[in-house]
Amino acid sequence: MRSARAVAHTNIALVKYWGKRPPAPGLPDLNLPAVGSLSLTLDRLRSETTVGPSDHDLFTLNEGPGPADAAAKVFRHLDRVWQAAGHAAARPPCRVASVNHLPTAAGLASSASGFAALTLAAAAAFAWDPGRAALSALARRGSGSAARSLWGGFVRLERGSQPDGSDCRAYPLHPASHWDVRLLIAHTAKGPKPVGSTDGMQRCRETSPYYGPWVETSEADLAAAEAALAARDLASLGEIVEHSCFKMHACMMATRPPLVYWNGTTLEAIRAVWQARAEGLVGYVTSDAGPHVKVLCPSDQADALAERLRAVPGVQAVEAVAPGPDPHVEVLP
Ligand code: 2P0
Repeated sequence: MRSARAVAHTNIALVKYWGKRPPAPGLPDLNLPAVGSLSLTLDRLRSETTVGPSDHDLFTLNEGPGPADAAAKVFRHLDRVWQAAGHAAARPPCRVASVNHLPTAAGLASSASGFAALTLAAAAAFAWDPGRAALSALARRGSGSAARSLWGGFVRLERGSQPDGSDCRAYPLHPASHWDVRLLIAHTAKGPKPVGSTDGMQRCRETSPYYGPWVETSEADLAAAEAALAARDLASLGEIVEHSCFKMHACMMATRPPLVYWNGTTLEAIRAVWQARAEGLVGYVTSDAGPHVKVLCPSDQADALAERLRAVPGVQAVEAVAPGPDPHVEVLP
């Protein structure tokens, strides 16, 4: 094997992924989503991962020792890539160094960009190039949202229906240059989230009465969002973005016990965006499995909306991020 480095950018879902299909009997857990999703890859916010030969498995995160649970996931994922590359023999020991250029100190385990960069760097280190679609499917097995970070711009991850996942594919819809939008990220808290996405999704599927309707209505949201995106119709897309976000959070809140990822500041920041909209500014909110608020807006509205968000008590920082590029891979000498 050789050493290779990959840079992959993180992404934010405009139509959300939330929920997994239970693994089919006799098949490994392929991490198949219950719904498709549509995302925007982000500029600047990225993971840089190097995979190379070593005399033992070693994982560093942000230049320090990687946490044991993250390391276990990383090396399990390297085994997947090695086996997918057609090797029957045991994987050689590897050194994996990952640096996250992300606003929060989120661990690699939950990072879309982290698993995308790891998959790309590992395949290049193993001198295996099956194409980006196949690498996207492998990245998904590490983390669902990672499948979308194999492309820049606007990306769709198809749910598919085959139990072996063969039709669960991500593909690029439009490059970053398609639309001069911004995503504002308003930070409302520090520290890790109390319930990880994988556990939260399982709790939703098992206990939320809204889980069925959430899954059943997602395809229509995807079709409408894709059409609005193609037409650069922000009013129509924004309406679906907010609907998908609130529907997902309603599904979460209706679990037993309740799953509430928001804090008080989250709701105040959302209200500030809606108030700004009532006054003529253009921006639409979304929020993931955490308390931060993201706002999709035209580039010329970003400064004014960021100012409104910074004025909300409890908002710690606001940054504006543009659509981001494809990942980058290089083999190192
Ligand atoms: C998304 N999220 O579409 C949604 C919206 C969070 C809320 O993808 O279990 O870390 O590793 O497949 O990808 C976060 O879930 O979950 C996520 P796993 P992942 O961006």
